[in-house]
Amino acid sequence: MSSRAVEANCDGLVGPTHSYVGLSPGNIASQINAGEVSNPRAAVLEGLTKMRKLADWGVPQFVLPPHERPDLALLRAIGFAGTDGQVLEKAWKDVPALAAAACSASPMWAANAATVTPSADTADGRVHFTPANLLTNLHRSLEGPQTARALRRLFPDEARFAVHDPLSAQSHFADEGAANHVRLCADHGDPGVNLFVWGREAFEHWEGRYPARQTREAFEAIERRHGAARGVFARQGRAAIEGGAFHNDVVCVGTRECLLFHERAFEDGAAMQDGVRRAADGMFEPVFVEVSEADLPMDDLVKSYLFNSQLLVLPGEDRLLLLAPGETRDNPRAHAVAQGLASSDGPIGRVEYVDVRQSMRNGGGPACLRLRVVLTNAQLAATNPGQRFDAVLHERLNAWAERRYRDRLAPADLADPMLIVESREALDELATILDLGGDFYPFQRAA
Ligand code: SUG
Repeated sequence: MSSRAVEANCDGLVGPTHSYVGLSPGNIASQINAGEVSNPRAAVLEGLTKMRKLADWGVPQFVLPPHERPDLALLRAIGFAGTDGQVLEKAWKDVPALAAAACSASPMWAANAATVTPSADTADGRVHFTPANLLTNLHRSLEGPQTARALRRLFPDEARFAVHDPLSAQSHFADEGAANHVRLCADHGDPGVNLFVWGREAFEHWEGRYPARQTREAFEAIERRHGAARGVFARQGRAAIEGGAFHNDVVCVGTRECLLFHERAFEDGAAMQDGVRRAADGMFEPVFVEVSEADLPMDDLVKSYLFNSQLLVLPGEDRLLLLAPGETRDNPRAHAVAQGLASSDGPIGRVEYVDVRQSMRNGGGPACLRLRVVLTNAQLAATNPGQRFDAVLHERLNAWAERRYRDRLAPADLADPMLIVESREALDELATILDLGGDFYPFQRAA
């Protein structure tokens, strides 16, 4: 029986230090664009426009706040001392790679914020969250604790929501959150199948050219602590990781009964389909839509980010909407595949495009920017209303970004102590706008 539920999207708001510093090996866009000048204001506005689309389509949309950056606590912990400005300047002078990591705006990619299990799939009937420890990359490993705080603000009611701490920070439990998890079901409120996609095993000696960021054991731990039902485990294709698909959501997206994926996405695609079919037995018939390497070679896949689209169930529409990045439209092969999907009589009814180019240049498409959370009406009503996105909040955040964000940031500008002051002022105001309380950010707690 379906209890009524919706899939809410929680988008990470781009932070004031959004920049191109090349911090992520295996993420080709991040590597190629290293050293470029970014536009943090354009980045945050693009994200807001995307959120507005979903809100206008009737999808519940929430805002997850950026984290405080630069992360001066990291720099102090590794021995830099003095005023905040001195710490930043000295770190940039002595250890620029570490200073760059401390400045990253990477919490914007909310698909990596946490793994989520909706209440229809958990043993205790609560929605469970495990913030990702993201420990493969230094700049991302800083996110977990503040993400836990952010999720506890948005989902404060412990009778309905369980926000766990991140898994412990050993490489055995390397975890990148929902980017490697897909939930399939007949209808959002129905029991679902949880497809956990991992890149390596905890005790395996990994020799790939690029890191495998998710371990099987991390997802097994999450499955246990969430009391998650109907887990299916599948290995990421090694060729996908080698080709630049550092997360499964670069080669695969799914919702409801539909799983759209590339031929190279899984090490053993047939076993994955078998596992999902068996777990779904008696509940729904999964629909597998596979795109071949011949139709979309990995190179075009990574440039176009076709699979990093949002696959949406819209109110009043039977078939799914694929919200793809503008780069998919720009790439002739990917565009042909996308249009072909929509014109066939499969589960996808239409394709729309959205520009998130600032984020894309760091390897983050529309699907990277959001965390999906299936909520019943009662759970939806128990969220922090200050973070619920609508036209009014859109206007306020647009005005805030126009006033507070720079429109030009070269990597060298990250060493500017003024950026600390500007960022804190921006985040302080944001904490009021989103009703996060006066102790949300480290600088607020220190004051
Ligand atoms: O972890 N990029 C992010 C992109 C994350 C995309 N998320 C999903 N696929 N779900 C990453 O590689 C680049 C930052 C830089 O290079 O400055 C970065 O962290």
